[in-house]
Amino acid sequence: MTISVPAAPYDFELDPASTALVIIDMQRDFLYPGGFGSLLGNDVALLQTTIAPLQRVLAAARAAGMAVIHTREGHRPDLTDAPPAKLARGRLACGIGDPGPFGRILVRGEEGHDIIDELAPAEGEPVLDKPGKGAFYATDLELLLRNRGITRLVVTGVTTEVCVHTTVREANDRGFECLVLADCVGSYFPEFHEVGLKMIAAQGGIFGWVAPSAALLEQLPVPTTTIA
Ligand code: TIU
Repeated sequence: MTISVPAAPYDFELDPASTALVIIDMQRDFLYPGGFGSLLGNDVALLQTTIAPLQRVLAAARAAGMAVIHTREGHRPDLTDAPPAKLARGRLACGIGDPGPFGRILVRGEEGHDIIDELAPAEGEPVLDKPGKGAFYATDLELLLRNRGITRLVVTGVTTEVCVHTTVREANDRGFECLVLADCVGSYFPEFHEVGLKMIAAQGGIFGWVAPSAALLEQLPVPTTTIA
């Protein structure tokens, strides 16, 4: 079954059987008040707008039989997989590995590092731990996608110009076609979000496609959970 999603710069065609929904770094440390993101002085409300549309997309993707892959940015408790440059960057009083309101910041196994309750992974959905901004760097994401015959990605999550952009660029260079859902990605900087989306679809889709989530949802079967 191929569906056609109205998008910029032109329709994005996908078959749910060969498409994965990738949900990037929807972690408490980035999204919840008091977490790492807000400790840095950011307004997490700007990211929280992605939660409700992403819940709808996640339900629809599951109902359509699409592969769903979650990622988390973070590090081993001993921080041996964190480049010293990343740890030093920003000269932060409270940075990666330091104790924060939700446990040690961006450390695997800590409450803040895990995915928000609203988008909890279901049984069997891979949760990929990544040490970098891109989801392909130092992970087995590419292997996992190729083994499943996946050629197209619907990309969502945070933040638009950092981990989402890096992942879309990595995917594009590897030959994967990416559709980014504009209302399911968010940034602490509204202007970066706007321009970041434009950069993806410019020049005939230099990195991929951009569409509102409604454009995809209108083409997918209605999840049975919303009918009851
Ligand atoms: N996931 C992700 O984007 N990590 C970041 O550090 N983002 C920022 O915008 N800082």
